[in-house]
Amino acid sequence: MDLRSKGRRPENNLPKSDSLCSNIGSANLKRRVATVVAGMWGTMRSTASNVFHFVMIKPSHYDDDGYPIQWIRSAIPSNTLACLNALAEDARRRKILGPDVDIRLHTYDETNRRVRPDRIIRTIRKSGGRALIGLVGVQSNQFPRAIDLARPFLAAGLPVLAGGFHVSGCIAMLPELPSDLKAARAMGISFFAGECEDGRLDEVLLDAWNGKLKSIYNYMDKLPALTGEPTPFLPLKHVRRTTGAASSMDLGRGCPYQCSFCTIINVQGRKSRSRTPDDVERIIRENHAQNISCFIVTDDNFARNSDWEVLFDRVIHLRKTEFPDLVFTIQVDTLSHKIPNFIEKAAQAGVRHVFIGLENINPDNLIAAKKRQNKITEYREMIQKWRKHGAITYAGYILGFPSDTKESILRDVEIIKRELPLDILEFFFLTPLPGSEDHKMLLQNGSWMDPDMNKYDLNHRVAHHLKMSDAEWEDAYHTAWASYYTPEHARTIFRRAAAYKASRPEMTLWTVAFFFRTIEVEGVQPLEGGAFRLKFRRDRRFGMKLETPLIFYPRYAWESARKVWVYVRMYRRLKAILDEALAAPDRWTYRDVAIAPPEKDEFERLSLYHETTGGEAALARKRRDDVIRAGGHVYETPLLAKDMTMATPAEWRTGRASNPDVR
Ligand code: B12
Ligand code: SF4
Repeated sequence: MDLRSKGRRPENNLPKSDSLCSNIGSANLKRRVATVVAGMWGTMRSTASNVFHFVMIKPSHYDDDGYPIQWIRSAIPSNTLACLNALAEDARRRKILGPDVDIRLHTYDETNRRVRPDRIIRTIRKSGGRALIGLVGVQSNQFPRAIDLARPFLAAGLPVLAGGFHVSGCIAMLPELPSDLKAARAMGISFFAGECEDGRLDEVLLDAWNGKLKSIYNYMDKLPALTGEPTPFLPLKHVRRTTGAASSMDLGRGCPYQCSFCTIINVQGRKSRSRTPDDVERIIRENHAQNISCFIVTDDNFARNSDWEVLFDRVIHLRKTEFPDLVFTIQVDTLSHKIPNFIEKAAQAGVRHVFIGLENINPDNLIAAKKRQNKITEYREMIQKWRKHGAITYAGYILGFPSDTKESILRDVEIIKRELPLDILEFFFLTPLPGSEDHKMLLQNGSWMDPDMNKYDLNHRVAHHLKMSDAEWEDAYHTAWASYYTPEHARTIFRRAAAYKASRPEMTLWTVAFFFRTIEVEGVQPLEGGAFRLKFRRDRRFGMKLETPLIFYPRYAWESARKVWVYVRMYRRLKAILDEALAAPDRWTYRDVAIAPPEKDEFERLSLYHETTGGEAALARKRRDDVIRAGGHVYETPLLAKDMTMATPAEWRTGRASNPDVR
């Protein structure tokens, strides 16, 4: 039975929101016009009550055995789901499909909730069979799982629409659809590229309701303003499925920088688009009403949100007057400490966790990745300042840049442990993510990239390296994790935390333990982690054989019991180390190189500047800049001249570097 044709409406002459709204300035006005038109249309039609289901599913991705990575409690809520849910709720309230249509919304975050297509299909059929299945925020690594989830819905004749970074990134950067998108399209899956604010979801819902879903909605060339848009929201029952019962919000989109591995600038643009202080207040109030006071701000770089200060000011006001318990996690760049008052206001606004895009400590690598804004000569001052303001610091670190070797990677990890006071270091394979300049270049050069998108989770190697063999690169990746997450280094992290009044050693313990456990016990990238792994025998990847219950269930039970045992042992050990650090007689006077205040001669002494590739050149640049700032003269040095001939990313990757030093 083709459910799409069931109860199909006659052709309508509704103007498509695209053409109607292009002449209307504000998103609110567009929505109101759409509401009035839909209302008039609805009254002209049948008065029988109708039901339309909008099912929003945020897919997970498969582990190496072919089971979706799922938890009883996932670590972080899906902000894309929160955004879609809020936009859909707004459309529902405005009765966008007409006054007699009951729009029912269903949200599933597969990382913390099993998706049962058979049950969803049954529910839809019971109430008339009209629906849209939305695969929400699908990343490249989640695309294969999204396709598998779509199969039963397509077989039941329900329309499926996929959105998110894989679709948007490919459409933004590639001259034609890649083979996986073509195959999905051939199956009957429609795509949504770009962002669906600005009344675009209304168009999609109306098309689906009328059985006229288009095969591609391409909004890549029009970035919507966020002002006046419904703000992200998930009901409490969903938020409760995350470990910290934290909610999410994106306060802005876009980043001005140009890192070659980044997809964000090619999808969400390089101009800062921001929500308003009233929006933040609304998000906080709505969530506080459900007893949620902990938030993850998903902006890739909140330090470059042009409205950061007014947004922080509003939160500070709310903390002082009504909600002293507000706590935030944000992502920033390595120059955030240079923005006057940024860190100070972040601390007052309740920022307690900060993700920093450190990426690498070898300036040559940073330049090759067009990440020139990252200056290793600023790293120490920046991290120390965040710590002094009470934030637990997390840094992303990418392995596999052109000048990396296994030895240099392991050397770098030791330098970081000794000289940078980070709490958490997260390692990633340099990955040509669809939507990034790197991916486009490799494709143009005909370089090998793994065709299995499921592996594009930054935890698998999906390309070759110029210097390291595949085995060496993989070994370097696993050894890097193993050498940072040792009991000895945990001791150092805890001693550093214990020495500062502003720190929260117990929270540091939980965070460090989470990373130890997820990598060592669960074997997944901590950003995909959660509490208690779920596995369902029948949800295995399409094409992989279903295991027999006699093998699957005993192994799952044994694995789960072993993990709990290993974790309890690991936690106790770490707790004992923390207790020692808290009880140490020299607790408050403890100092090591990393937390010692920056000294004048440290640029001469520290390995960070002398053992890294390009460290000396970075130092020379810093000295030159200092002289310029002090109003003096600068004389070009051979090091600076060499720096000018640095290879482009394409040259690095093809090995045809213009600078003989980098071949
Ligand atoms: C927050 C975040 C996370 C969080 C939470 C993820 C989650 N479960 O939601 C955490 C930290 C866990 C995370 C982890 C990872 N992430 Co992440 N993450 C983000 C981030 C910063 C924000 C996501 C967001 O909320 N965006 C705002 C929403 C509103 O935008 P959106 O998702 O594009 O959705 C809009 C449109 O696409 C469209 N749309 C989307 N879906 C649909 C569906 C329908 C039906 C319709 C009509 C429209 C539509 O409408 C939405 C509203 O406008 C993005 C970067 C970014 N700026 O988006 C990276 C990003 C999505 N992550 C990425 C990656 C690679 C990962 C990891 C694999 C690796 C890693 N270690 O970082 C893991 C995977 C874990 C997992 N299972 O999700 C990549 C994906 C690139 C790609 N080509 O796939 C991104 C783009 C960042 C990057 N490095 O380039 N991530
Ligand atoms: S700073 Fe972060 S968000 Fe901005 S371009 Fe670089 S990787 Fe992308």
